[in-house]
Amino acid sequence: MTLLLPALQSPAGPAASREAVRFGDLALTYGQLADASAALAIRIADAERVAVWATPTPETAIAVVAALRAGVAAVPLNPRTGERELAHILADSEPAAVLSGPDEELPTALGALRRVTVDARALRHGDGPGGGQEGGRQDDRGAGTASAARDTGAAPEDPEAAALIVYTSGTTGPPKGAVLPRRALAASLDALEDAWGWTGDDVLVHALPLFHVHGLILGVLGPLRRGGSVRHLGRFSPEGVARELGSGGTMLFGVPTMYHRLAQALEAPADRAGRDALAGALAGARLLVSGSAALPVHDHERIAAATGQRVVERYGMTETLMNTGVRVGGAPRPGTVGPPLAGVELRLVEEDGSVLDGEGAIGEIQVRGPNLFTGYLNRPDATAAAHTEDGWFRTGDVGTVDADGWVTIVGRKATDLIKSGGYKIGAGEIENALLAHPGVREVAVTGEEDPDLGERVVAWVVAADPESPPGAAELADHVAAQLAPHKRPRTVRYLDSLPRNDLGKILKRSLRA
Ligand code: MCA
Ligand code: AMP
Repeated sequence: MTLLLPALQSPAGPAASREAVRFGDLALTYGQLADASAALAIRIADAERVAVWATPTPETAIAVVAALRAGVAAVPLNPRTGERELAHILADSEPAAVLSGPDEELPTALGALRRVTVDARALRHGDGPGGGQEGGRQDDRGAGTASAARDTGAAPEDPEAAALIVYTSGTTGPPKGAVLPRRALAASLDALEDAWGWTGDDVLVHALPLFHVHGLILGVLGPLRRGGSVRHLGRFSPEGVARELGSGGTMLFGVPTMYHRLAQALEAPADRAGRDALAGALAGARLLVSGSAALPVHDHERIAAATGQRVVERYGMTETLMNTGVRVGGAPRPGTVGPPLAGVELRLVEEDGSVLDGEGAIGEIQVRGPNLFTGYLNRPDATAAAHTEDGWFRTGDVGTVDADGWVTIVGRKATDLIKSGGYKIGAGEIENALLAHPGVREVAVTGEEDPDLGERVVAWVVAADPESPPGAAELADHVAAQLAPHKRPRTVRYLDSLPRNDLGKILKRSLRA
């Protein structure tokens, strides 16, 4: 396999001074990112896996690139992960160290790990590559120089070696670590290059979190693989999108919630100047891409009406990276996710396992290709269950394929998976967390349609003491502190008992009705 990030191998001349990443007022050139990551790669080279405290900062970019250069698997951590979930991820992935910016306050659960700090500001002030400090239990400062380190990435890259381990929710139990090999990253990013004409001249704008596939692999490693650049907004806002797309940004990546908020801003009656600036910036972009959940046709149409631009959708999954995508310049068909990307095989399968054919057929989408993960960390059972005997991955998504091969997603097999704001959330993990709250006797969690988030997490609670049930805010705080803020219930409904069938199983469908 060719190198994963060739533009960072040994950039020289104009290539070295080209901007690679920018977060707010902090930008790194290819030369700076190459030097900093090479120096850091040496310091972590002994590890099998490292955790990365994945804030939206240049330090996260340096840390992930360093791990890739060192051939060490990186486990990106959501910096807002709660205690219970963080403890699980650490016990499951056993990182040898945690990489973070110098000013981050890490939770005590990470205290036992060797801490390696990365300081992008030091680079800017000329303090030398990496600018890093060693903390925690061990100190291996001075383990090498940047110029020596630059060569580390030239070692032959094993395409099957784990590049990243990304935690993703299932319907029940704690999140599973999807092991993503270098081969999958390269295959998926190159398929997107092919579909979108993505080049080193592109400047990607986004505000996605860096602990998931969308924001990290597509949003940071994507531009770096092409030799282009990324500008991260830190936090999503229509103003930030307008500013960056209006000053050189060429592409925007976002989840449907973000496009919904852009559509709202484009129709905001109060702020005419802001509205016009946003419409102009979106109209001038080369490509607007939505993914991680379905973008409602209504929002597609509102954005097209205000800007003349069509948002293109692509369909992916943590375990498979990208499966399908609308090609640049293709005829717009809102509501579809386009044909399979280069190298991806896709089929529809009936409940009984028979393969469906022909227009109008609806079945589970199964995929095969170089874009797939290698399995769930420590979970051969779950890995086997996710695949058919002949090696196809069961996505759990239900869809149709038209005569041209374009895929439309119509639903999902599991009702216990919720997609909220583009995050996948398992009902079971929230139920388990809520059951651990002393005020909760019984609970069921469902997803309900939400115009902004797509789906909203709803908790149906039978209180331990019906006279003084725990408040909705208290339960939301509890879930946010144990799991993650995006998993907190946005609505809590109190019941005297949960509807159950004769076998005692909770009837979630009747709750939803
Ligand atoms: C509110 N907050 C709380 C609480 N209530 N924090 C703790 N406890 C509470 N009780 C805080 C939040 O932490 C946050 O703080 C702020 O209030 C608002 O948070 P929230 O309501 O969650 O934000 P939002 O407005 O709902 O966020 C919308 C969003 C976000 C920005 C669109 O959902 C998002 O970033 N989504 C991206 C998901 C994504 O990248 N998915 C890709 C998965 P503060 O404001 O300070 O942060 S990969 C994938 O799906 C596949 C591969 C694919 O196809 O892409
Ligand atoms: P995750 O496991 O968080 O990576 O989420 C993957 C899931 O997001 C897929 O299985 C789909 O259900 C959903 N998804 C991703 N992209 C799209 C899209 N463009 N349209 C509809 N659903 C999508």
